[in-house]
Amino acid sequence: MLGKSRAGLRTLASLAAASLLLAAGCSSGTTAPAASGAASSPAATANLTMTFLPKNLGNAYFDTSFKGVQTAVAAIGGTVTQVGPAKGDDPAGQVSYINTAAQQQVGALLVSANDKSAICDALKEAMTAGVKVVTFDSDTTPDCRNLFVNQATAEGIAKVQVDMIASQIGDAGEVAILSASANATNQNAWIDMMKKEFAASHPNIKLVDTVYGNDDDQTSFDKTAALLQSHPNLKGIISPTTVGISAAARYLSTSKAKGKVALTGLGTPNQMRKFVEDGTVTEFALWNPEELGALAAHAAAALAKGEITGKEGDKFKAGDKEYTVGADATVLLGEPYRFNKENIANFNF
Ligand code: RAM
Repeated sequence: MLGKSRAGLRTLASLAAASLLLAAGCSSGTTAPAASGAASSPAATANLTMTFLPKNLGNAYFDTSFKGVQTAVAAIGGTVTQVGPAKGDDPAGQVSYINTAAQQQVGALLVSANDKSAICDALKEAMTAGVKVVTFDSDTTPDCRNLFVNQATAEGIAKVQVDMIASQIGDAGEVAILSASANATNQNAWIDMMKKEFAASHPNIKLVDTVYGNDDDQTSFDKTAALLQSHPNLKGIISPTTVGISAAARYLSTSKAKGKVALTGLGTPNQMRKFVEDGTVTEFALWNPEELGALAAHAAAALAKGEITGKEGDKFKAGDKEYTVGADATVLLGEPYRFNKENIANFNF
């Protein structure tokens, strides 16, 4: 099992170490570029100004990712600015920030795509203007970016959530999904895989509904209430979004469904801690968003310096760890990790 495996233990150590890094913190939105040395090599003249564009602002998950970006960019000697739409279902809002980044001729754009294709043309124009485009967390189609930094495989992220809900409801009964926005590339990929996993290995679990809280706290809260009303036999909810799962937990924690309807999915330990402690939630999963942001920034710098192009087998360093570009210009951070009452106190993100 993931949580008990060697890989799981390694992940635990690195997640905890990154939590300490986070506690040390990094306060400013931009960092000063290093003084230029010998300006002859492409690496020395590389444009290391970056724009960080999450799905939306005000999401703790992306705030933590940005901390990792800031720390990495400071170490690299670049600058980074965060921009983004207020709402979590606004790919058109993302497009306007992409256009601005292209006009500003930043060296690299780090983006979590809120739609697989709606932001593609803008990203292609940015690449034509010389901007290196790195998707992280949520991808576009491969032709619209130079590299995708993936937190874990879609299969792995789907399986951990299906395994958790199956064990929490005795592998039988009705379940529903509370997702982010309807077009989010990452959640949709995971939902497809979860459906396959249910069909292949859990014949007695029935997925009765999928609803969308748009990574908005209140919408997610209301959708949880509506799910419980329209499915009186519901045994469990999977929310593959940090915004969704924390809003659903808040709803369940004061409802009579607490302890009767299981809730799992992807959450941050800091947002979920009180719901694990009060018994609303038994176990959920995630990766470290700070490590994901740092890896995306290092990948962007390697592209901007011309050290890699994004072809399979390209290697680059993030801190003291080396990563290799895989198929479809994708770099993998690791595996999801499970959080429960035994270990949640060890994490601070
Ligand atoms: C939300 C966002 C993000 C996703 C996490 C799990 O914060 O939708 O894209 O990766 O949840």
